[in-house]
Amino acid sequence: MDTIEPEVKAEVREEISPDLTGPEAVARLNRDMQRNSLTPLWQIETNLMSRQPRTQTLPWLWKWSTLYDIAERAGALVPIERGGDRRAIALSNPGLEGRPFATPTLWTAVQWLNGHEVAPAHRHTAQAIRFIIEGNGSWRTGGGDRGFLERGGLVLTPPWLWHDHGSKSDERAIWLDGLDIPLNNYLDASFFEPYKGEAQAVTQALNGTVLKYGVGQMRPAWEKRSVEYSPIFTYKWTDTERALDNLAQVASSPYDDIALEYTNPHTGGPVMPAFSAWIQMLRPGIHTQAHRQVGSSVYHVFEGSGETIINGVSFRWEKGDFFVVPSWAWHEHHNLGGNERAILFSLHDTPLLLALNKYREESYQLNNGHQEITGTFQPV
Ligand code: GTQ
Ligand code: FE2
Repeated sequence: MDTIEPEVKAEVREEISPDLTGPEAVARLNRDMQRNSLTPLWQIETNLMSRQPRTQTLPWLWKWSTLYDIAERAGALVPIERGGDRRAIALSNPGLEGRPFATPTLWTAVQWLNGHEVAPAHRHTAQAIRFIIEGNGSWRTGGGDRGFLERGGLVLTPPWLWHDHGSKSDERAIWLDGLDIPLNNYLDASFFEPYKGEAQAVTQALNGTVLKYGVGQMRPAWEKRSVEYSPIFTYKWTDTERALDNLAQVASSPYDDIALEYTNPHTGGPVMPAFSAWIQMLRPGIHTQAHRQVGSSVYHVFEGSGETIINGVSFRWEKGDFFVVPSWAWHEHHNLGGNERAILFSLHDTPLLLALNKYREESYQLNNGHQEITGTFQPV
């Protein structure tokens, strides 16, 4: 069979025209494919399906001093108005062609709210969290539930929930915003609606969801389970810190030391379908082993100082800094703060990869799990 078919074909081609098999014919074929919006796999396969993830996302770090300075100036110069709705400044990964995204799936911004300001109510299908860096006297109303914001609090804004932010104090508030905007837009799933007034009415007791669900082990017996997102709209720092200290007494991860994922108490799963939030403590002197996984992450240094070595490059960090670990990049954390603990808050798109059966991870086998350091990141 193998020998007969090609011969027959060659004969037939010659009879019709030599043109049909030559380089000109191939050029014409390519041209016709292009003209007809068609692309041959054989010319693009190695890029299309790389042997391993080949992300454009760069490991990167933003200094707190820079972020704060810029946010403060925006606070003085730029009013919060309808249309923009928020004074949020997005980490824009230099590998992502100027798009305002920290990673291919995660929007991460620093939001600044002046004392006595209100950021008007709206809702959107993008799902959001805030991690409060400083918040004295500021509040968030979500679905009629108003809660005051405190340093270290994690605040959830599930999809399509009305939310507005405001302040009762003379002090500014500043926090980390995390949303799945890049994914939401990639999926052509964005809906957005401004609220008819400024701030929505508060319809529940102050801090209602914290009082209802905040212990996290029990829920009002008459309420249905929410499986899509956590009903706890605020995870308070005092609870988070206690959980870290408790875990440190009994267990740790060689890669992440004392790491906790904030969970939806109804499912044990992540707080949002599209991303999960972590808090982690690197105890004094800890230098974790390197590993890598599919999916991208954004970190915020809540406390302490140290370095994260990403693909052999040392990213030195201190309190307030933000950094990105791209998909499949080796990374290990190192607390360099003497006797001080370091605390990292982070967002990961792992739930997407797990849900779609695309998750992989690998630990670094050489040199006791430590990468060779080949460079040091120089922040701008
Ligand atoms: O605070 O509601 O960083 O809607 C981006 C979009 C914050 C918010 C962002 C938003 C918000
Ligand atoms: Fe929003």
